[in-house]
Amino acid sequence: MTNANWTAPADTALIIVDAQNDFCPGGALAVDGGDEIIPVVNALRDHFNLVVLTQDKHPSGHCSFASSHDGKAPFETVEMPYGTQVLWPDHCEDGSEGVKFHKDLIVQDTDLWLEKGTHQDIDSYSGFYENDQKTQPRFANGKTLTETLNDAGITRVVLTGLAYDFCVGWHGLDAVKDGFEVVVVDDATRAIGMPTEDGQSDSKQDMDAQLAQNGVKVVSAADLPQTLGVPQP
Ligand code: VGL
Ligand code: ZN
Repeated sequence: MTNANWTAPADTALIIVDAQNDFCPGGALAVDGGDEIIPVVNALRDHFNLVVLTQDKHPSGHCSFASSHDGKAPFETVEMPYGTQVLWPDHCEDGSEGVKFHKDLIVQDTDLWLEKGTHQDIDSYSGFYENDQKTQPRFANGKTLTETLNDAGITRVVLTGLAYDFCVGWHGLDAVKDGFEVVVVDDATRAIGMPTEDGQSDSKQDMDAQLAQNGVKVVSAADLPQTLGVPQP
């Protein structure tokens, strides 16, 4: 049993990645069980002083949309100047219902809200670095996510949201690169699970391996307080 009143250490922030309609059942890029994470995320957020929300937000005709590439279908790939890009159904278009956070997600005024994927020619799975691994999404005040977390004294991030094998996982890998300790809450995320080109594995298994190689812990919400070193009753 864990203490319901636990508080995460002040150096640890919660990041809620892309908890948006288009990644939930009925959405344009629905992740199986995507909506089931919402109550888990809502229950976690009260334990943290700092909560960051990311929002995948694309202009119409975005480069990550299969519909923007002649003869291409969703889930195929294309070579972009910055490398291989998976193509997706049109999703999270600015101004659409799909781009909005799930209606049951608790959002507070103090949450830090970061839009990503807003550049026409670069996709951005992560809020740290866009898919060219150079350009960085910015908060309205012009700061990057890394700068913002550093300024707040954050050294560790807890990742939740959608989808595990793309946006959540890329946040994890980038956070490690920028010096943060990273924990992913497995019942607060769900995977797309795309078969890989060699047919030997899928994107979920690949991300499991990459995160493990980078020292990222994946734990249940029930085990999170102990993982964060919160004294147990
Ligand atoms: C995502 C694909 C395209 C995600 C966003 O949030 O995981 N995946 N855009
Ligand atoms: Zn997207």
